Amino acid sequence: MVPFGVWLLASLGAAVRPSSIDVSGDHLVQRLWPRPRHVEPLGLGPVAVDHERHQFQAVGCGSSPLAGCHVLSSAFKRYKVLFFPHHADLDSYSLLETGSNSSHLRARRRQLRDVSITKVQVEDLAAELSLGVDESYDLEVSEEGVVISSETTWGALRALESLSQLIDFNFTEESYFVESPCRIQDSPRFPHRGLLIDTARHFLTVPRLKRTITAMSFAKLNVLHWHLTEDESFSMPSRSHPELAEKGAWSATERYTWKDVKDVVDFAYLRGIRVIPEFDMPGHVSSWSKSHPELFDAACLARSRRLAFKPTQETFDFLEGLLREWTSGIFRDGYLHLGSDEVPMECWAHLEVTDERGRSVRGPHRLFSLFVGAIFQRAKKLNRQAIFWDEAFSSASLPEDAVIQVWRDKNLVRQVVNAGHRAVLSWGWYLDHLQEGWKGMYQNDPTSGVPNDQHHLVLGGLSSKLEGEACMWGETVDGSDQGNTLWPRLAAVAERLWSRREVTLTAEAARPRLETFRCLLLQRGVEAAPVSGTGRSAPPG
Ligand code: CP6
Repeated sequence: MVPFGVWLLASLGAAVRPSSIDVSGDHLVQRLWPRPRHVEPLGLGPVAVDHERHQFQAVGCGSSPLAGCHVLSSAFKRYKVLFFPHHADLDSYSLLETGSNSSHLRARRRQLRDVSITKVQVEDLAAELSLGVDESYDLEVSEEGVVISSETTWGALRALESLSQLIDFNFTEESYFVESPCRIQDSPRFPHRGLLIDTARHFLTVPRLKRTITAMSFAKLNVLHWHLTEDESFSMPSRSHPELAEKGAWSATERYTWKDVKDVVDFAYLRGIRVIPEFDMPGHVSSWSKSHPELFDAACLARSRRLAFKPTQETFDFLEGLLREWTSGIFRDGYLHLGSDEVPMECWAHLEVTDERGRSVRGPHRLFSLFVGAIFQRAKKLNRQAIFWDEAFSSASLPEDAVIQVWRDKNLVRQVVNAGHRAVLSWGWYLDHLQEGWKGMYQNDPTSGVPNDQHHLVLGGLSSKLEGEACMWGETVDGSDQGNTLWPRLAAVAERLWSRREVTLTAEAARPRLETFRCLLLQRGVEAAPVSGTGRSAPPG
């Protein structure tokens, strides 16, 4: 009898290079960032992917296409270029469609031999992009073609990204291939994997924002936290109050139009990225005073360098009107970030206001509590959940469904979660701090502030209550150096938030893969600093 191994080699013929057989899947994992939950090789490779005949197919996207079909067909156009980067000028594909019965697909496949097909089978094409939407996927690469199955469109996008990272190029034959047939089963560890961008300290253009969003999708990040308003500038448009940006922007051109902001949100949506706008308040609002001094206490305006809104019903009514305009017209996500960091309490030292029940309130801490509680309720009226910086947790009492973003002290994660809130970890992930390296960021685990024996105490498990966001504050970084300040360190955070803790034990083990991912970013036109050069010392001055 012929030994099994010899039979296998003989039957697969010349394609087999016995010395490179790797049944662990390490050769595939090497190419993937962030690391998937499960990778299993299904035999020996390579598998050719024919760029001239390759077609995408979205099952169920026929005559009455659901919301997800538009997202998928737009993704197919992008991923065609990412699959076949050396043939970016290929004619556009037609998007093949079959019903649930795929017999005519099989017939077509038989008829056109070696047409390579990427078939995308989404269970629920109507599932909206929102916190906690199912992003899991199953990806199978074989001689028959590629099959992606996922619960939602958003999972299919993550699968297309993984597939694009698996496809390799043979320069001698000018052909594309995947190293071996395989099956990948993957899902994210945390449901909110974000990046904060600050367009108020330095204005960032729409093309710049789009480049950043595109690069985020390569790392499977799914939230853009857009810090839009600040002491320094106000660039957000309002139809009811155009004077805010007219007076508050850095200059006549460093402002967004209504269409600009919509464009960014739609662009992100097509890549499975939610946009959560932050309108920082009641501090960090000096730029609002140029057009609306009535929102401030006169003594605060006269004496204080940094301003805070006066927590009166008139102020809340004004803010609710603006938030209504912005949420109904542009920002469709269920969450709004309403700041509450670094409030200059001295502004309120001598202030006394009347709350909604007609009671007199004074004292900075009571006034802060009043502000945060009132703006939380106003957001609720607009059908939005609010996220606040951790000062709101420490100094005010908030309902459990307020989300707290932790930045001052990692120990707050435990306290916030114990009090029943969701926590977004940002402590340890300040990308504008140039001296901080990728390894520290990689090892900053959101659960490490909570002792192991307490994880089960959190309803639904600890990971379901935790989220993470890297922060790119803009005081010292602008559009000119944003790329190489974000990358590759943001990738380290992205893997921490996507991959199981068990598969990402040490930064050293991750390094070669991070090097590979950085090369991928460069190939795709994303400025990314050398891996060994991050955690570089701060520039002089
Ligand atoms: N801007 C605003 C910032 C910071 C915060 N709010 C900040 C300052 C120092 C560190 C991290 C963040 N630049 N509006 C605090 C959330 Cl270390």
